[in-house]
Amino acid sequence: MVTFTDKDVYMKLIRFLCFFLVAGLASSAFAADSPGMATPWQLGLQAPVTPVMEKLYDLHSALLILITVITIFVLLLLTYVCVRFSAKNNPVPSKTAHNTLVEIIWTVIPILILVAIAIPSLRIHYFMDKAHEAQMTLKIVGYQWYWGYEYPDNGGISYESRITPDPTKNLSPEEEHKILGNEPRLLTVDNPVVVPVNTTVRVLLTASDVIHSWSMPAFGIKMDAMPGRVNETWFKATQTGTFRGQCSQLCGIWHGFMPIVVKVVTKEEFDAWVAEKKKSASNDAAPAAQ
Ligand SMILES: [Cu+2]
Repeated sequence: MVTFTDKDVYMKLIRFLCFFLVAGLASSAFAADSPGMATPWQLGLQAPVTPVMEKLYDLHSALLILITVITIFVLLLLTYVCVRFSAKNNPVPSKTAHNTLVEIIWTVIPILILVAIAIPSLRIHYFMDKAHEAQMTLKIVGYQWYWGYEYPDNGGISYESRITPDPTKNLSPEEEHKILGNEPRLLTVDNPVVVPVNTTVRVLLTASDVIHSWSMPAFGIKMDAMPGRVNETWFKATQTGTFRGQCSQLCGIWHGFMPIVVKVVTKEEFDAWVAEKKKSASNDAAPAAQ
């Protein structure tokens, strides 16, 4: 018969906690090559590509270490109490009701820990709030169930961005695969957002029907788009590439089918894209002008 001694159980618990600590820290170390979307067996957050997400990432990593240390400390304390003061080991219990010094310590230390968390947390909160010297503006409008994008500083380009392939067509997995190729399912759109790299982009968000949320994990953005008001945030992508997110506010039956794709390109590529979009917009407008 297998019997577990107290020591075996404690060792197992400690190994279990160590696994989480190492896995968490390892995920911080390996996150640098994240491909702009969630990956199978990913641990931790996606790799940051904006200054805001870098700060969020560092705070997250610091908090992970802090909570692990606190959890292990509390676990060891409880374990000690359970063993040391059990009926067997401590048959005549002490009649102590309180200890002022201990009570002050266990009140003041948690307060100091919370203040130490609150200070960097609030600093990031204000850092991510507004772009102080934005180089361009991107207006985002949430619709049931797609996104509209406008570039007021780039000739007023505006377009809609919808999931591909169309989920209402009930395509078979093979047909979907033919359309998608190597693009990921439920994270691919017809017209992605295109922005230049290393450019501070002011983001203005609103919605036309219900509350949506424009969420881009690699940018550290999750901002509600609300009918009747304009929310503001910003990002400055420091790497080129394709980054993917999803609507993150339950907005109706096709909520899961309004993904977000942002292509961060070089400034030259962006200028070429703007010129192309303007040309196609003026071609579309030409018949109406006749
Ligand atoms: Cu939505």
